[in-house]
Amino acid sequence: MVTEPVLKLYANEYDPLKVEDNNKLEDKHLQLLKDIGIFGIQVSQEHGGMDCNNTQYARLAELTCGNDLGISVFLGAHQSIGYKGLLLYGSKEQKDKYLPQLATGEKLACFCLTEPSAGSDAGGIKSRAVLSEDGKHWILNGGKTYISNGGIADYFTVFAQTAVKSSSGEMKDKVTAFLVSRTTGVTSGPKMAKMGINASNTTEVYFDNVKVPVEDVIGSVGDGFKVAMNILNNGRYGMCCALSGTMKRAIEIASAHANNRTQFGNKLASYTGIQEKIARMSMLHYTTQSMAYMLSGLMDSGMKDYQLEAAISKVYASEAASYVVDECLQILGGMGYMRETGVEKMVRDVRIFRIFEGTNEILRLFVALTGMQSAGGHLKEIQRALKQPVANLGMIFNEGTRRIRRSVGLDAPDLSEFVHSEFQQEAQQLSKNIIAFSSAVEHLLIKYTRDIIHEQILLNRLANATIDIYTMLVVLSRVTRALNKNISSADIEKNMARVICSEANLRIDRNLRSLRSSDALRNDEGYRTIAKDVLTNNGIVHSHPLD
Ligand code: MYA
Repeated sequence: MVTEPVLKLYANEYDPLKVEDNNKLEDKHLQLLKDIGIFGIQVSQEHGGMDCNNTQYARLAELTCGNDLGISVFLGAHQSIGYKGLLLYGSKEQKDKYLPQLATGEKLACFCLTEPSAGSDAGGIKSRAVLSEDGKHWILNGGKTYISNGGIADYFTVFAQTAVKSSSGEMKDKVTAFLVSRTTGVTSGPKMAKMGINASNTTEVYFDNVKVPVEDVIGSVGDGFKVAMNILNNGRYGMCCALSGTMKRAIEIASAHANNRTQFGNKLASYTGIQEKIARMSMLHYTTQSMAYMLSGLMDSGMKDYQLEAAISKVYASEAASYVVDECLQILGGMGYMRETGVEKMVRDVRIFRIFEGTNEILRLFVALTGMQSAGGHLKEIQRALKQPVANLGMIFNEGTRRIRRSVGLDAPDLSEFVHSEFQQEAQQLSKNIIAFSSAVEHLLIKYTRDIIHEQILLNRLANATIDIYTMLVVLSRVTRALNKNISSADIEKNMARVICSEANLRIDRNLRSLRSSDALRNDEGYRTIAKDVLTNNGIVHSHPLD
């Protein structure tokens, strides 16, 4: 019912470049989005929304945002993160009071976490709320920056430090989440000039003795960090869907150009160098789209523990989209660099997706370290058991046996029943990769123990191996479905899945090997020394060739 009208948005004289020049949507397009109900995709019907599940949201985000990522940020800042706290943690009273106006787009929301001195280090925010003497209000002071929709929002989901009594009785600072109305005296700075996503409004936001009623705390006092993280976890797949839409558009533009442009007497499309680019772009899109729908499907199935999948999907999608739009521009050559094709705008718009909603650097560390936590716990048990060998012989024996079985590849998870018969070899390869991965994690934990948290170069490689294992998994899952259902593109998907898995497999092998390779470790030491020299000098140290 709603995909059709969404598609009309772009058929209806929508010009992304004009929107960028005007720094906002035209009224008729804004009205069309409101009429469709796009501002309240996941709000219940009782509160005036569309009541869509995550998979339906994914589909709408892919369609709505593909042609203009500026819109995606405007809509996403409102509902992917802006009022998501109300959906996830809001009380019935809060939902009844605020959601109806937010679902129609009559009022807009935004998410205020980042501060001038706290970006990736979200727990280090300085904004503070103090309970008023009569206990009826929180008095909020502080400033936030880079806030999408900051200058146009009516409601702000704000995170601030509050003094909370710990179990030992002392007062400690803990983050609390608040829903704050602009009418309480919130102010915002001018619209910040940006590289891209100019249909979205980004500003600083200030809270100067703003009075927030105690009933507008989202979740519980002191639980704000978890609230923030879970909003972000829950919102991240939206980016993956929006970027899947953008990549699709870029591939259409690049293919049309390659089919039409003649150089050296032949169409660009006939050259194998161009064919490799188009194939790679298409495989990256296939994987991104598979991740988006795997994640939304998992969330719809009731899975609660999806933060790793969300982080991986965000990292993968933002890097894949950067590559795809950049290659699209390259295929168009000089024409791609000109504004009128709209491709240079895509390149500028996509760039921020590797930075916001958690930088890819911080999310890679998050993926590697979170994955290690349970392995670390397991190893601790073994170390404890080794101290009391008699009492825990069974455990040590089991562990020893597990290692021997693993070293000969007998302990691999058997994926054969889940994967189509044509992809059994890839399934076996994936099983072996999972075993190699767990052995690499074990090696790192034994070698570095807790200090592994400082080994960011190694953690990045481990994260890259994790991302590639997940890539194989989602692609094998999707192609299995395509083959089992004999869907029309099954053969095309088969070709793509074959190459995607083969390439992922090579990268996994390289990344895991480099965790133990003396050459790689020596190079890592080299990177650190080179960087130290340059950083000490605040710039390059090597002399000029003419010196
Ligand atoms: S919004 C701003 C985005 N900002 C960030 O993403 C901040 C990034 N920083 C962090 O995520 C955290 O500070 C990190 C942890 C991860 C660095 N899920 O000691 P800790 C738990 C669940 O590690 P820290 C924007 O950009 C952890 O287990 N739990 O903490 C706008 C521990 O728990 P416990 C988590 O070192 C974009 C505790 O927290 C998670 O301080 C607009 C403390 O952990 C997690 N993820 O830092 C975009 N992380 O105590 C719009 C940690 O129990 C896009 N924990 O052990 C729209 C797209 C399209 C939409 C379409 C619409 C239609």
